[in-house]
Amino acid sequence: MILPKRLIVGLISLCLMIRCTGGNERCGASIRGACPPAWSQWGDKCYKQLSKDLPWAEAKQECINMGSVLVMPQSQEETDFLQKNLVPYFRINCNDLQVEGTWVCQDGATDVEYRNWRVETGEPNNDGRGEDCAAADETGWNDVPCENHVPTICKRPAPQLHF
Ligand code: GN1
Ligand code: CA
Repeated sequence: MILPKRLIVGLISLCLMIRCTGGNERCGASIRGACPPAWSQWGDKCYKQLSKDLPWAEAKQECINMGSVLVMPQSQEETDFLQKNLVPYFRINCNDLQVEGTWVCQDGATDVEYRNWRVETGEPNNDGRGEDCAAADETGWNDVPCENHVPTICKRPAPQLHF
């Protein structure tokens, strides 16, 4: 049987994309799709800034309503992308609401160890009447009152096509 060249190339590409996990009988392949319109892509993640600056609890809920989570960057590289391409100052999903001084930073359900507190002003300093929610700017992280209206970025995985 003579196979058309396009089919052969297609089959080879498909084989190259297939990755088998060691010890697992099943092999799978996936292709990373593009983010939906109006979402910015970085690797396999999509980001969108809310049209309104919101207090922490509302921001978190608004991201969930959009099928995403309040952003919690896991690295300086991720932060740089967001500050350059979306907004230089934004709320991050990091708070010490439960135990003052114990910061819980989560990207979805994943605990994030990365920290970048601004040292010059001694952050986090729980200034004034108390500050339990963190925000990032180019000088690092600062704790601010959770009720403050702060620019918000939501994050979700880029679509993956599995076959
Ligand atoms: C800001 O506005 P001021 O100076 O009292 C900041 C604090 C910082 C402080 C550092 C809402 O407080 O979180 O710790 O600068 N407040 C806000 O000097 O951003
Ligand atoms: Ca502060």
